[in-house]
Amino acid sequence: MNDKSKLLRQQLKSGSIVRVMGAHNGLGAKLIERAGFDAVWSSGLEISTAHALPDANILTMTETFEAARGIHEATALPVVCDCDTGYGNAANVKHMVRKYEAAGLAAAVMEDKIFPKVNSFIPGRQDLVSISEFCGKLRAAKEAQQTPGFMVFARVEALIAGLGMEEALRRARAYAEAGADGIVIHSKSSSPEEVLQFARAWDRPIPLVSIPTTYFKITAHELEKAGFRMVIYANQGLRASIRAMESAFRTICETGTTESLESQITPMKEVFELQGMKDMKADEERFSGRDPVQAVIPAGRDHQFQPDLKNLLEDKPLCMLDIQGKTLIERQMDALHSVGISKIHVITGHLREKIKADGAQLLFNPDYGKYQCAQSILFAREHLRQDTLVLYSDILFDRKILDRLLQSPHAITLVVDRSYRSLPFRDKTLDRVALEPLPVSASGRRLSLDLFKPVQRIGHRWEEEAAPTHEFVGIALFRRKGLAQLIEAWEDALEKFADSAFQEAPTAWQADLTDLLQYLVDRGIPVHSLEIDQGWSEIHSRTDYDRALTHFQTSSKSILV
Ligand code: SPV
Ligand code: MG
Repeated sequence: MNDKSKLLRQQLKSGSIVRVMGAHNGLGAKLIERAGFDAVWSSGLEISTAHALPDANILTMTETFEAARGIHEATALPVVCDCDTGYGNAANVKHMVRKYEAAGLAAAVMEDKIFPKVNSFIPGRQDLVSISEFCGKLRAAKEAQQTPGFMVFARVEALIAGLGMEEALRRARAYAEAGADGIVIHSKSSSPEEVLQFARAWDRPIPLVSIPTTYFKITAHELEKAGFRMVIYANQGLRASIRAMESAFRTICETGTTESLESQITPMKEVFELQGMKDMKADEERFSGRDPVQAVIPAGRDHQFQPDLKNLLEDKPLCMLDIQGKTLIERQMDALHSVGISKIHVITGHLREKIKADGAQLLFNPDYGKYQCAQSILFAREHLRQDTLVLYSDILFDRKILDRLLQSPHAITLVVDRSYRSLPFRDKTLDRVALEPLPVSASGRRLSLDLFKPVQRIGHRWEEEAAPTHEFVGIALFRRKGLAQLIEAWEDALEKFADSAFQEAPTAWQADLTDLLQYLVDRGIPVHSLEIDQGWSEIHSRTDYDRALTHFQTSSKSILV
């Protein structure tokens, strides 16, 4: 039995009515699943309309089947397929059932109209085949299926064709006798009375299905009480999207801009989510042949900020600052997820009970108040056994930076901003960097472009004559080798400088990451850089915070960071 037909059979046996929503592609199926429906209806009307063609067997069985398969592949829900009349006689039906069943679709619904059919709500020809002919097609369908689970529903069109209740019941009973697994009783009445009357008279054990397109006032609960086991909302998704698209298109055409729409339409970020971009990125990382990369976010420190920002941080650490509906750490984690980094350690300390970072592992550093960043990162040393991206908890950044950083082949790579040189202020607390100039060849030209220049010096304190050229932004990638070098340098520094000045820190214990990095450089261990030109911001003041709020004001901008 295929898994989806098994699931559908279980749903039909449960106490509640099975709620099925119509789709014509995988996207529709995804949205249906997210909304909480039990199953998807692969609708002939929707599929035809999506091709801008009449729902009248203009599309072939193969085209309709491919659409159903696309729907099925995009969702974990069972797919109930609109198979029109079975696309011909019993021989066509057998071929059809084999294809649908083999593809993993849960059920086929076949109607008793003459091929080629026309949509049930179109006046004019709605003629039915004879009961015996349709029973033959049902028997062919049941005989063709390879596993016992696949379901074949018979759709009774007698009420649509104006043949009356008696004929509808006669047909439904005959179809049940021929092996149908369920009966769809279709009606074009604006009142549910017809189908309710049918349900009252229904006296066979197989489930009844309603498609309340025209008698839309009835609720699923009322249908359930009347004895229906499944309700199919066949085309409302299509109709909602036509209305929404038409209105958006008109606005853009009339105004010449999309601006007024941006807050109403789905942000690109959500579009990527629906595509499954996150999983794809994670797969790329997993199967790249490289070590998977994890992240460490040191978020334990109680930053000494200016009072204008401090007021906002009385009851929460900086990483929990809300920026247009998402916390700083949520935005960082989104960025990490977008490049396939899903294993994230957050080192906590100050107000640790306030930190919420779903999916991350929180590590409490009890010494957070005594020491600085180096101790905080190395507190996670037990976990530093695979390539690790270290990310300061106080920054926002363009996620493209991560894409580029992950390309680095070097053991240690720091992201450095060259716009430092044109900064209007010279804050002494900035982590400043000087890069080694690349040697110029005798001819004055070199063909290779080295994206990752070596770091010559890093720190806060600079002699007057020395000129830092860049700023360390607080993002660093340590490959395994780089981590081993970092840990070794930390142990060495603690041994030698536990009680004496270490680089710019009073002791090794109080070292910043920059001190440790400079210690590595001093020992001849290469530390490389990825040069960027802006594209990030720390959040240290109210001005920084306001800038971030403005950036994320319109959701469309949030695709960037
Ligand atoms: C479909 O969705 O294609 C159907 C249901 O067959 S209805 O259009 O309501 O007849
Ligand atoms: Mg149909």
